[in-house]
Amino acid sequence: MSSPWRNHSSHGGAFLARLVEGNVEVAAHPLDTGQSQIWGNLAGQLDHPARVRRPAIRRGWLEQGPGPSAGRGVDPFVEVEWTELFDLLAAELERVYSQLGPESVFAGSYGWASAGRFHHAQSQLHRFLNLLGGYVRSVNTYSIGASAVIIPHVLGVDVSELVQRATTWESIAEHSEVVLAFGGISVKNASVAPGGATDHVAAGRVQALHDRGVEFHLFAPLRDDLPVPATWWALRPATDVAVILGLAHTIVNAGQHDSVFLARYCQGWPQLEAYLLGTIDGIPKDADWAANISGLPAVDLRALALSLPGKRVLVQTSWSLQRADHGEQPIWAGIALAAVLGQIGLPGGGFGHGYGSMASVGSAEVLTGVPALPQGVNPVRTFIPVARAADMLRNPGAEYDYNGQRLTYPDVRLVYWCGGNPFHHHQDLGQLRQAWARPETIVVHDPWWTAAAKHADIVIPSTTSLERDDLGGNVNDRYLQAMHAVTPRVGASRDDYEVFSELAARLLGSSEPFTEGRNQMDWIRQLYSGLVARANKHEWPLPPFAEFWDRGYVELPTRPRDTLLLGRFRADPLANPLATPSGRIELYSERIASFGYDDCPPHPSWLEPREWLGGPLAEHWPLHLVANQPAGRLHSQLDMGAVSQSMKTSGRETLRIHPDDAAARGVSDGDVVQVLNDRGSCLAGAQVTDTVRAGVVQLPTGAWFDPRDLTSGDTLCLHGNPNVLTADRGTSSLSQGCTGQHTLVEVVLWTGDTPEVRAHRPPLFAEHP
Ligand code: PGD
Repeated sequence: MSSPWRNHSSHGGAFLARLVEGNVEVAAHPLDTGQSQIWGNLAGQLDHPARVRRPAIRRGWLEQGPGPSAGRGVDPFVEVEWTELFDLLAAELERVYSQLGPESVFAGSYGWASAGRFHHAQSQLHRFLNLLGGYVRSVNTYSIGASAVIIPHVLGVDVSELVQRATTWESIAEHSEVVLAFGGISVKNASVAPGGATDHVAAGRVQALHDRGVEFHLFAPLRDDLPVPATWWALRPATDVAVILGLAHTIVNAGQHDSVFLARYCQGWPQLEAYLLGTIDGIPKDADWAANISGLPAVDLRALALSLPGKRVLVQTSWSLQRADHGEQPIWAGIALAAVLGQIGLPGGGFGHGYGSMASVGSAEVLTGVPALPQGVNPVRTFIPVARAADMLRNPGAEYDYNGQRLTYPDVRLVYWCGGNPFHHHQDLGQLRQAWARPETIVVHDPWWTAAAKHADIVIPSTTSLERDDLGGNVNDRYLQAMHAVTPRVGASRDDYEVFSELAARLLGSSEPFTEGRNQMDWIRQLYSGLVARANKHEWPLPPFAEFWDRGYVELPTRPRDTLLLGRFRADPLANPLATPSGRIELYSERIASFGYDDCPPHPSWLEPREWLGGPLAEHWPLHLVANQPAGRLHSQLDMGAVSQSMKTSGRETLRIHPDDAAARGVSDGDVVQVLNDRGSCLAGAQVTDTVRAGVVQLPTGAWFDPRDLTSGDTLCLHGNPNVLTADRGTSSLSQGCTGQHTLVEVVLWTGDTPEVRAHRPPLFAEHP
């Protein structure tokens, strides 16, 4: 027995789905040009044991009530009926809001959840908590936290605008001659975008550029960060700033820089030039200096630098570069190099950020925007930069710096998470466990028994997107997708919307303030009609809802396909000044200078990372771990799926290691190894390959955290989650972004027992007391 094919969508793109003998089957969407493989993880999920089937409460919380507890992640759970769960959760929210106030509730609730825009988990949570009086929120993202703060200082635009209005692939396809890809243009990352990606164009575009003879230079420790043949500059990780400055110095020293561009469009070139030439500190940032830091040959760097002036050059920096110590600097330096070459604002040239970091970058922006559930107003002003969450829980009342402000951590007593997995995305999971023991209550909504759910007090079984109707869309994807429910709900799961409606009814006397009297389909229709009205303003008639729903998608109006980043500014900088203090590109920022941060000087600068192969710590931990995005899943989502599992080695996450480093440690392909440093350790399956630079190992994020024995405090992860190793440290006092991409480690052959990975099993359950 099979049901008809239905239109659906995910962050990895649109697809068709149906039920065959009770199992989900998926197929390519007719509109998709370059499929993402990750929705291959969906088949076989409905019956998976990792599914949260019923509401559950940690026994310690049920017996002793709210309070700090080291039992999180250890205690068994008790499955309860919905009525009991609603009674207890509503009473707890009532207690916290009335006795402690909204400043004691943290609902930053970072995470990607599912693609649907109405059921968007955080919007649902935030809308609900705003009705109760608000919550402490988080700002910025784990993806692009440093850029979010530095870019407005330098270019005067919000980072989302920079991403949405990037120079389009069409312009690059026609005009670029040289692409300097710092951090590469990774096809695996370019297969996803929040809300969906019907067009998967990056791989095809890069291939077409290569076929046209465009010269690619890949600056990365991993060869497969670019899908086409290229000159591979296998630099030491985290030394891109030195390389960029070395290239700029060579160009300036040869008098080949575009001094007219620098004078007309930039602020602070004299200060940056003085730094480059070494007039202030006596250290010229020349090719020899850069070679010494990066491990790349000076003679080749010089030759490359001198080949660039006069060509149409795109300086592309990936988002991964800024997810590291002093992550602001490579991005600012990349802008500076594009300015030295005078390329900013020209077709196919200038500065690019994130081609290959997200499917959406380089596609034309949708003029209507995408539908979004209104969240209401949050009266609480207190916020944290998103990656400071564990610090906040550990240090209530402590002060810290952020973007020129001195902020104080609130005293959080209740944590509410809906649609994210902090035990996937946060750094230093051992330390996160300690922080997580401090609040009085932790609530998690998730369809799966992730490590975050296993570490909660109250677990709400959410439906997955396949079990509900919705709308999928991304602001750089020209299609709005109907997401049709494909299957009945699994177990006793409920939509987040229903859960918040019920809680609103108990806490506010009526669900009306939350629902506005609408059921889910009413909301979906309402969001669609808002889109129709916006499209009408662009003289773009959209079909009636029923027709759209039936067909499964509609095309939306987009900006011209030859959009250029800072094109209007270049054409007339006086008429179109940037929103920076000078109105120009800030290569030196007086405002950042006024903050006086040692870890973020006022112009692009090389600052030695705390952990890198050239530093003292490398004597003890001699390998540089790159903890990047996985290829077989999105973050930690559906790690138990077939595609994700096919990429594991010996049942654990795959660690890539260079043949020389493997030989020095007696490690062969398929061996189980231990990856360790001062913060923790994990097991992984070794893959010996020269696609990683010597001295570098790579272990992707997203393997579900599987600590060996939490009862004895042993956090060795049997599965290979790299965040047991990464440091929980902000990029700098300026942006306090996530630094999870890099850390120093050692790898040893594992000779102990090889216990089975249990990450995808449900937790222990106990009888109701
Ligand atoms: P996901 O695995 O996508 O990770 O971190 P994020 O928390 O977003 O988690 C989403 C969760 O939402 C899943 O558990 C999923 O089951 C759940 N979910 C799905 N649908 C629903 C729903 O409808 N309702 C509810 N309630 N839940 C749902 C990603 C983050 O990790 C990101 S964006 C980046 S870029 C960071 N990158 C790195 C890195 O490069 N290196 C390291 N070391 N660490 C990183 N962490 C960051």
